[in-house]
Amino acid sequence: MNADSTTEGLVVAAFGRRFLVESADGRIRDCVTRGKRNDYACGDRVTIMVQDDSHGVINSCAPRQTLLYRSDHWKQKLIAANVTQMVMVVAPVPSFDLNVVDCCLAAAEHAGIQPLIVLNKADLPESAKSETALALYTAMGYRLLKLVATQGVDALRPQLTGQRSVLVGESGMGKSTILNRLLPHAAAVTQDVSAALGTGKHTTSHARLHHLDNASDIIDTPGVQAFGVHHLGVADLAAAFVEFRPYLGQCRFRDCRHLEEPGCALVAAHEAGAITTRRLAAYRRLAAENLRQQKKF
Ligand SMILES: Nc1nc2c(ncn2[C@@H]2O[C@H](COP(=O)(O)OP(=O)(O)OP(=O)(O)O)[C@@H](O)[C@H]2O)c(=O)[nH]1
Ligand SMILES: [Mg+2]
Ligand SMILES: [Zn+2]
Repeated sequence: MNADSTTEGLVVAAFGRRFLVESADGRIRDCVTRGKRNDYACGDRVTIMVQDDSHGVINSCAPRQTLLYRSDHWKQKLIAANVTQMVMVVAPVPSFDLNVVDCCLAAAEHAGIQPLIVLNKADLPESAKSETALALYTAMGYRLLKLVATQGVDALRPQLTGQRSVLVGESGMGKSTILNRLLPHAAAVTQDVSAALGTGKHTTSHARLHHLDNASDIIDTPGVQAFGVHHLGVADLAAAFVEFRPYLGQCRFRDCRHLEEPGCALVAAHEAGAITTRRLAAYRRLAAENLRQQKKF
């Protein structure tokens, strides 16, 4: 292949401003970007300028079907592109934060990505309490799957067929354990990386895409402590809380932000028991934070 040819490929790993790009023949090249660009994510289809068999430069990126990302007022963090499903992994130990679940679900809904909630470590006695806490999501129609990843992931496998899924969640929930069980050959890679870093920990430091079969991919991502959804304006945010949808447009004021306005249909739905106290509070906290940031700048 001559030195300045171009080829198309799939971003399979993202490390800051370096990306691994896999071409159709399976070759993986270590690629940099032009200028200061770093806005590519695992799952992006890109065109690269080939430097040699193992290096390239990303020239351009094809339009995305979906993009999952988190954001605060200052910056955005891309998580995965062109995914169809977000696997939200929670576990009873270490404990998980329902606010992170709300934010991940909202980001996925906004991006048009189907969520699947996995309660991992179902072998632990504390998992009954977690299941009770998650009942509010099954009540609003979300799928919930219980798993003991250390014993097997066969219950999850059918849910992944034909999808490009991204594993998200807080650190220590078992995302990489799930991946390693799905793809034993990937386990070697993850463990080698952490051994090489000498940390003795298996905490994931960057996103990585793996092929499950010809039609199914899975992306492991680093654990998050918080999942900012600053990119969702107040109207987007309300629409991303799925159980709010039937009531939107029914408030007294057309531009109701569902904070303190009189005649708010969400308040009426809450009083009627159709919206839980914690979800309305979660929405209001995020909406108020978003509005406060807008005023500040
Ligand atoms: N008891 C129990 N432990 C599990 C299970 N699944 C994973 N673990 C343990 O949980 C710990 C964390 O698992 P990881 O797979 O590294 O978690 P992670 O979500 O990838 O964490 P980050 O990469 O930091 O985001 C490991 O010690 C696993 O052995 C399970 O089903 N049951
Ligand atoms: Mg991990
Ligand atoms: Zn309202």
